[in-house]
Amino acid sequence: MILHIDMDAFFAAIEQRNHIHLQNRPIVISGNSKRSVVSTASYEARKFGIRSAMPVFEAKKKCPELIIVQGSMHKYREESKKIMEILSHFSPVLEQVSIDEAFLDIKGCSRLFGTTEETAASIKKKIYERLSLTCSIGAAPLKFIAKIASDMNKPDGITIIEQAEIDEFIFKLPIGKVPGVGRTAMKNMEALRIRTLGDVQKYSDRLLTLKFGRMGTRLSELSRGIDRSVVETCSERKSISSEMTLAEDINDFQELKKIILDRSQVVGRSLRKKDLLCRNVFIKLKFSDFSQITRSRKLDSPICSSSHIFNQALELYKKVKLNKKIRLVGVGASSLVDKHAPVQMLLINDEKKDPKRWESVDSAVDSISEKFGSYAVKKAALTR
Ligand code: TTP
Ligand code: MG
Repeated sequence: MILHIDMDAFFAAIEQRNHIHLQNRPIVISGNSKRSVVSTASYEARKFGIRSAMPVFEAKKKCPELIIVQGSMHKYREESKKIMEILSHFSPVLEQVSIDEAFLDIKGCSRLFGTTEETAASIKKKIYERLSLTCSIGAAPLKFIAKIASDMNKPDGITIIEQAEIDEFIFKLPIGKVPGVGRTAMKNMEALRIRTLGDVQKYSDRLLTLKFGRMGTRLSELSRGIDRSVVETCSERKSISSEMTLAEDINDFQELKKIILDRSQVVGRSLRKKDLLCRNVFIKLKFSDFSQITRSRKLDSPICSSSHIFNQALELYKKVKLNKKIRLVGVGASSLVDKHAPVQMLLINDEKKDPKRWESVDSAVDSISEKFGSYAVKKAALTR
């Protein structure tokens, strides 16, 4: 069985736990810019129709007594770490998918924790005892169904879809509930009268692939109860990196910055070519005495833009105390995820950091590089 654990109104629940005056009140967490949107709403606020991604001014109109709390990612990340730590005691096969959710494969754990229901209940109890936060858990033999199930009895619920129920569940499942199927895809499928995964079964694998590309293939498989995705622990995932041994050892910041930028572009291009995003950026530095260090940084949402990889790599580099010259610089991306897998943007991030902002620039640069070679276009900072 695979469990999907998702915290309830995560950011809001943390603030309500920490501040008595916010408890049982309609609150939203948002960023600090004028055009801020709701990152999450407490369940009390959701009763007024307030949802994630709604502009704050609109939320306030729906509920005048709404309390707006400025979010603090640092605090939420700390809680997230504690949650993952608790989950890791239940099974080593743990895959964190966003700040507040994770998959856990509990195959072979029944002697330790009992039935699926008992395991789910123990997880909820442990998290509540330690952190006073509630979560919802979905369980199923297929990963995508576990994810859907965790949303079915929110907040504070457990939903188990047993093997024997899978066929019927799939047959009736509205297509929009399948992770990764967005509004546009739904519209296109409507043209074929596809409204449920059951409807997908009427079409051949070939036609679905032809019409909807990789998503079509996946839907065709899911409709027949085949989900190839498994719970992947981060360490199992590959990484992509690019390093450069310098002609001579240096410690000049501007020079090193250019090399980091250049390597970041190589890594970004390679991610995009493979349709991958990374959740982790790392750098490797080898010094004149051949000693080496690596530093890495986990990201709130997965990225593939060269500029963002560069920014992260540069931050990592700036934190290194340099007392020797450098002979090799490497930049890498790890915790790779499929670009087409559903991802969630963090809404309280500063807009300047929006990973999507640079994607069109990247794809333009990629196509020029593809045609005229990788040196055809460069960041101004890389030209001499
Ligand atoms: P979710 O798990 O989607 O939402 P939630 O935990 O607030 O509520 P639910 O009970 O329905 O699970 O997201 C987790 C956190 O991520 C959320 O507290 C705030 C943040 N978030 C964003 O930054 N952007 C988004 O689009 C969403 C949906 C959430
Ligand atoms: Mg949640």
